[in-house]
Amino acid sequence: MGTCLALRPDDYVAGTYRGHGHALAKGTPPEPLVAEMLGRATGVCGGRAGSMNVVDVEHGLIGCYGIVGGSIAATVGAAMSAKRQGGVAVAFFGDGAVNQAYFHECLNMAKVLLLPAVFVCENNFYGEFTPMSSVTAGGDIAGRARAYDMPSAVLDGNDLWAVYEGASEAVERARNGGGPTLLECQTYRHYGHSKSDPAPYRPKEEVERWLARDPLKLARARLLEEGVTEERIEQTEAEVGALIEHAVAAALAAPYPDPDQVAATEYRR
Ligand SMILES: Cc1ncc(C[n+]2csc(CCOP(=O)(O)OP(=O)(O)O)c2C)c(N)n1
Ligand SMILES: [Mg+2]
Repeated sequence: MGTCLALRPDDYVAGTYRGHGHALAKGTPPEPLVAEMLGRATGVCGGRAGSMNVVDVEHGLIGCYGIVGGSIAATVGAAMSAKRQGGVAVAFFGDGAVNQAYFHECLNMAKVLLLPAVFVCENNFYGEFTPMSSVTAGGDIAGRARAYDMPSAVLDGNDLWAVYEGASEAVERARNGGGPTLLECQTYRHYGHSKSDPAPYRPKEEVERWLARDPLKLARARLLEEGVTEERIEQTEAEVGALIEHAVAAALAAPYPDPDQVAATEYRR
C-alpha cells in the first residue's frame, strides 16, 4: 500500500502469489478480484487466472506470479516500455527470490539500461519453512544493490509512512531518469506459509514481537496521533468491511466460466 500510494494509475506493478493486496493497492476493485479468487466468470481475468496469477492491465497490474521472482523479470520488461512513456514499473517479491539468477540479471540490466524500475523486496525472513539467514549469503539484501551501483534502502515494512516515503523517493528518481532502486521492506508473516502450515519452526518470542507490530495497529496509532478520530477510523473500517462482504456475496452468486467458450480463455483489453 505504501509503495502504490507513490504511483500514478498508469504506472506498472507486478506482484507475487500473495498478490491480492498488491492488486487492491494498485486499484483493482474488490468485486472482480474476489470473483477471480473464486474462479468466477465475473473475475478480473474471467475466472481463468485464479487466486495466484491475477492480471489487471487496466489498473497497471501486469501480473501476479506463482513462480518465485517472476515479477522481477516481468517488471524489467514493463520498465523498458514505461521508459518511453514517462512511467515507472515496480516489482514486489520475497526474500526467497533474491538468490535466484534472474534477480541479479534483472538488476544488472535495469541499471545498465537506466530503467525506471523499483525493486521492492518484502523481506519476511522466511521462504516457506526456511529462514532467510540460512540460505542468503551475507544476509544483507539491500546491500546487494551496491554491486550494481544502484541506490537502496532498508525500510520498516510494517510502517505505512516509512514505506510511502522510501518508495516516493525511489519512484521520483526512476521517473526523472535516475534509474532503478532496490528497497528492502522488512516485515513478517502473521501466519504460516499457507493455510496448511502451522509454522512450528518460528520461535514464539519472534512471532510475538512481530505481531505486536501489526501494520494495521501501527497505522491506527499514527492516525490517532495525527488527530484522526476513533469514530472516523471505525466508520472507514465498517465501510471497507461492507465492501468486502458485498464483493464476496457477489462472487459466490456469480457463475463459473463456460469451459466450451474458447473466447473466455483469451485476454482482451
Ligand atoms: C521458481 C520457484 N521455486 C520454488 C517455488 C515454490 N515456492 C513457492 S513459495 C516459496 C517461498 C518463497 O519465499 P519468499 O520469496 O520469501 O516469499 P514469501 O512466501 O515469504 O512471501 C517457494 C520456494 C516456486 N513457486 N517457484
Ligand atoms: Mg519470505
